[in-house]
Amino acid sequence: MIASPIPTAGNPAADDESGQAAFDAVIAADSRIEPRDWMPEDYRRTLIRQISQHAHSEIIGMQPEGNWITRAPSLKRKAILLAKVQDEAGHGLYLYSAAQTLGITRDEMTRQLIDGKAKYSSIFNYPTPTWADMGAIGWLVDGAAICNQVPLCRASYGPYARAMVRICKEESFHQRQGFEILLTLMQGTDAQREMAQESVDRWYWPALMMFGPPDDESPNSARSMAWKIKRFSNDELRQRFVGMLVPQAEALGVSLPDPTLRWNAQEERYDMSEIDWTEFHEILAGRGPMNAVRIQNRRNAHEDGAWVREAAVAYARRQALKAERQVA
Ligand code: FAQ
Repeated sequence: MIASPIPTAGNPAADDESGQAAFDAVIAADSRIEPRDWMPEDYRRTLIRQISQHAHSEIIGMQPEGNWITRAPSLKRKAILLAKVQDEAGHGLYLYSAAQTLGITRDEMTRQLIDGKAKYSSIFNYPTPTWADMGAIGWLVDGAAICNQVPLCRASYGPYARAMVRICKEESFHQRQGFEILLTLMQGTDAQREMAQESVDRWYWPALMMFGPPDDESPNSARSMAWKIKRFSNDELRQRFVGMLVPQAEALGVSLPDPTLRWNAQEERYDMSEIDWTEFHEILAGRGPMNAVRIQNRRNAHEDGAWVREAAVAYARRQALKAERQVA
């Protein structure tokens, strides 16, 4: 047998010393840790934290756009929006499955969310009063998600990285459909152009907050980067995102609501105004404009769906019995 050139962390029952050495070798070789491999307890906990928060974000993230499915301006727009929101449900499911490989159950994660104990992305606590918000969410929110998530396709934990590959492909389509909604509005009447600009003005700063606190206030970054879960810091990705937005905003004909935004050639970065971190912290503390509504809706959906879960369990039981009888 030819020995594999790729190191693996191997036996989950390894003692801590040999397990740690094997784990370190996998990380150093830029290879992947898999569910049955030995891993440090903090690495497992960090992944459960990040992946479950990410899954919750996708599930809660269905609500702001779900609000417009019945009011989309045409059948075509309605079909596209419906498909997008369904994609988000799918992303939540891949991510919950990836988190489950680390030893937490779906029930536990759901319980943490509906009890209001779990975090999910700050961005989903803002309302969507206009149709242009569907464009701004696709362009800015999915755009930020792509910037943040493409590097996660190379995360050191196999199931997470593999889930991200498919998610990113779908997010790219989402981003383009948002851009196209805004472009259509910008090519329309004055009132439509105003609606698009007003929406971009509302979503720009919250989208920048999606990347998390500034690097010097990000307690998890250093370790997550050493473990190659995160590949870039929060501020690095925020800069990359702004760099992506500037030419796209020009193409759309919208302005970005930051009068100080300028390319600094000397430092090779964008100078920008200070983000309102008080607003970010208020939202994380549960005091954003839509926090209570989002959680209440999720709780109601969970309760209303109890019969579906019961039926699925009963069906699985019946199928298992049938299979047993066939073997006997
Ligand atoms: N919102 O030390 P860091 C999407 C928390 S999916 C709320 O920097 P880390 C698709 C953070 O959890 C959007 N909380 O943390 C879509 C930590 O709290 P903890 C979700 C935030 O983990 C589009 C504390 O602050 N994407 O949009 C936020 O190293 C359209 C300190 O922060 C992901 O989850 C925030 N914005 O870096 C769906 C991507 N930022 O846990 C529908 C994966 C930070 O210690 C419609 N996650 N916090 O109590 C990540 O890349 C990272 O977890 C970061 C945060 C970058 C979000």
